[in-house]
Amino acid sequence: MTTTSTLPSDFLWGFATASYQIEGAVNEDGRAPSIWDTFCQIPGKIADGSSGKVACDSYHRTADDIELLKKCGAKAYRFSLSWSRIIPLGGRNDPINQKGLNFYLKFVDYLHAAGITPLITLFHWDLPDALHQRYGGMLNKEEFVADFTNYARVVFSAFGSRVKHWITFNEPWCSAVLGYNTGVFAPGRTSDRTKSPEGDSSRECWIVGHNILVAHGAAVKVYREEFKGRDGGEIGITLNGDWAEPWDPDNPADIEACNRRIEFSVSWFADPIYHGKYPDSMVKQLGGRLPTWTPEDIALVHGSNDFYGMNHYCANYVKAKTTEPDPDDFTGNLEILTEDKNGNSIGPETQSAWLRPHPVGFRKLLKWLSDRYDGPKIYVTENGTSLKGENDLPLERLLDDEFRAQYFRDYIGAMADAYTLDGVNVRAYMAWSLMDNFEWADGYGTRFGVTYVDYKGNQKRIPKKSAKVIGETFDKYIKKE
Ligand code: PNW
Repeated sequence: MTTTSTLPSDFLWGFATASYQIEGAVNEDGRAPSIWDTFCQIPGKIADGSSGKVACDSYHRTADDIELLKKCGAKAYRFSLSWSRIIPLGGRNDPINQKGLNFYLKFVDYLHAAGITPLITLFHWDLPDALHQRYGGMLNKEEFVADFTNYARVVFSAFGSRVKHWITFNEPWCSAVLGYNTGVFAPGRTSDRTKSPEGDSSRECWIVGHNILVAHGAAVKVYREEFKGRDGGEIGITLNGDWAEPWDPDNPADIEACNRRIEFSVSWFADPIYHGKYPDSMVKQLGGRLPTWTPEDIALVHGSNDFYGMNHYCANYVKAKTTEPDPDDFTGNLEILTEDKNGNSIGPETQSAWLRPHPVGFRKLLKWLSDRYDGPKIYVTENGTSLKGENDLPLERLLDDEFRAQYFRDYIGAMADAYTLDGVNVRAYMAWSLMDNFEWADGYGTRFGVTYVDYKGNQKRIPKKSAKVIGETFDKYIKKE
């Protein structure tokens, strides 16, 4: 199948990273702490007790990272800005840190000089800690929206036409659910009192999700009204979503639950943006705990994507629950499983408990999105895998990451099928990640890079096999003009 499929000649591909996962230099040149700096200090929150204090040291290794991108043949690079480097205390009346801004401005110049297109994410989870302390961060709609909009304006105005692709938020589902329901990500709020003294899992995640949507919409309005005409760029949000297959394909309840699972993760955000309302399944289950839209807020959100940013990693089996939904449930009242009714696994195990590769699910989700949202332009902003036991391998074997290479061949092939055979308007693809980095609560033991980073050896970068395979794979699919 995949051999006949192609991708268009202007298809943009490259690699992705995020500020807190790679930069290090957390106290340098005026940067102030983010909620992740604070969260990492709490014993027990990060698997190996680590933090992003040094990470890949990218703040000091611009030249290395550009060299690496060139070596991998990247046409594009998606990275995120650390808000607390640019406005250390975060707020609209707080000072701007020119040194922090200059670091990114220079970086973008180097990318252009290397012929690499920058895609910038404004927010990849590292909220300035001062805003969390000051007013509860993303729980406070008025303050958060005003401060995010100010930050976005500062950034748009500084970069001007040098950046044409803007992503407001990365994976709001993770910020809301993992940060305010399960509490496994910063700021770690949850109803589980063994994990956090504060938090209400049944309510806060829905409030945070809502506030992120409004902040996204407000920033898009600023871009469109004040910058787009002059700078000619485009802007959207990046949502995470995995594919779902029924645990029992003969049970209509499981089939329905698959759709609900995607609605609770993807449509929670995408329906307000494309359809101007929350999905019925969520309204039905959550009732008054799901915030309602004021006319002003939904006017900001509805129609606010120039492109759909899609992060995608895997698939799961889904089994409908037959009991009343728990107030803390965020899934749509169902079980998310790795094996079906007959004990078949959805895909091979990786180092990440939640990730089992299932490439055909990528094609199916692309089609699902395209159908539900009327064929939006899709940019895949992340796709990749960890590899079971990779961290324990001797270097020579670690560099020969055939499992990851095959993952990329299969997933890129599935995407080419979606484009060619299903008519999905997918136009860009960024592999996660350019290099091994700080994998949040999993610390450094879980590697996602196509490049090995030697954390004990001066953060030296050595490309793995998969780094080369991605370029070869795109070369095969992309039509020559
Ligand atoms: C994404 N889950 O996160 C992020 O955007 C990256 O920063 C991260 O490194 C990458 O995927 C790999 O994990 C996710 O638990 C983290 O389902 C966790 C989940 C999904 C996405």
